[in-house]
Amino acid sequence: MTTPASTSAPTASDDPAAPLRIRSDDRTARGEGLIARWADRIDVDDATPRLTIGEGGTPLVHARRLSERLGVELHLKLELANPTGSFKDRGMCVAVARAVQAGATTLICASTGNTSASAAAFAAAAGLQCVVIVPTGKIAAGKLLQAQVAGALVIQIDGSFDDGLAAVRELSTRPGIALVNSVNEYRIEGQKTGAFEVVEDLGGTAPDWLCIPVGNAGNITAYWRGFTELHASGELTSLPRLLGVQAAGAAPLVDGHDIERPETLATAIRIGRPARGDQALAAVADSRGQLRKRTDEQLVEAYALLAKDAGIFCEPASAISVAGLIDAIHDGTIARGSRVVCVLTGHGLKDPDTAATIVQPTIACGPSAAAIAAVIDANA
Ligand code: AN7
Repeated sequence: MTTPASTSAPTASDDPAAPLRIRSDDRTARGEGLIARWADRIDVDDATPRLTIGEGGTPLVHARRLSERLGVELHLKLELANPTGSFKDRGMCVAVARAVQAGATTLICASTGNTSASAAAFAAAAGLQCVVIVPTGKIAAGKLLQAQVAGALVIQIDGSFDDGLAAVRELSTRPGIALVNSVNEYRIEGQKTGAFEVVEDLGGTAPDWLCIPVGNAGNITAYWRGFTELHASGELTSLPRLLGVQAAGAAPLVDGHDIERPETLATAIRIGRPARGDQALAAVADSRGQLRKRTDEQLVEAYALLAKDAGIFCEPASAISVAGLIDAIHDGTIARGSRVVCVLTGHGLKDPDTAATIVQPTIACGPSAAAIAAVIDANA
């Protein structure tokens, strides 16, 4: 595929006043932001502000040890490397830019945490008010703080994410308010750029499988839109199969019905009535893919494996993509040697309480080299 950065960002050779670019096709387009980079492929126009906090351009890392262990060629799409630590920044960037363009003064969203952190950050950058609705006690500590430090009005409700989403849908009819949950089409437009980057980084091809956590089902919908657009334009000759993975206690799409009281330690995907459930089901079917569910125990295993075998500390919800992959390899759905991308949607530091449950205790010791050496030897 061509790199739109070359049209939106003139190189030193064709514009002497342009900033130096070591590579004219620089894949990260540092600092320019997602809208500037992909303006010709997402739903924005010339009047849309090029709002950015540095989103997008995340690494695709070939996890060699984990690939060997699992018997596939595994690449990790590090969406946790976005500025607020989750993939939400891609879609939020476009949704908030469009809200500014439409004259909104306030953003509103319901959230299991990451959407609120991202909305609050973009509201701060754009100079807007932000109201976030989160379920009491069911949001990771870091995410709550992120919304608070950015100056959002944080309202904790005695109810689920699904209840919160129903409420903000009603509230968004008030003048000046923009709803920035993934029911907002611009969110999907921004998030589909994750698929564009995967294809770029795999040299213009798709992986055999893309494994992705599913909560409200916006991201899987967005990735499928990204891949199918490249396929329709002839830039991509084959499409990936999608493996969408839900938590066992919050698996409405796998179980085939809404879940009234979803439960999982992966609070990010503790969602019982996914807003884009039908689109996710269609995407999975069109891709000849699958939806699976994994237990909290299985996702924590994958979470620890990613940290200890790949050096990647993601949040529990993200690791469920790898838990699903492991299961699909075991039952032969994903063949050995397949090229697989797992989307790691959020950063591990957001949820220190869960991380604390999988680590060894620290060791107390005196400050001398001899004392420290004794501890090292005892633990060798
Ligand atoms: C780390 O922040 O729904 O299927 O309100 O935070 O597009 O919902 C977060 C979802 C995966 C699921 N991984 O994505 C919210 C919220 C992480 C997430 C998902 C979420 P969707």
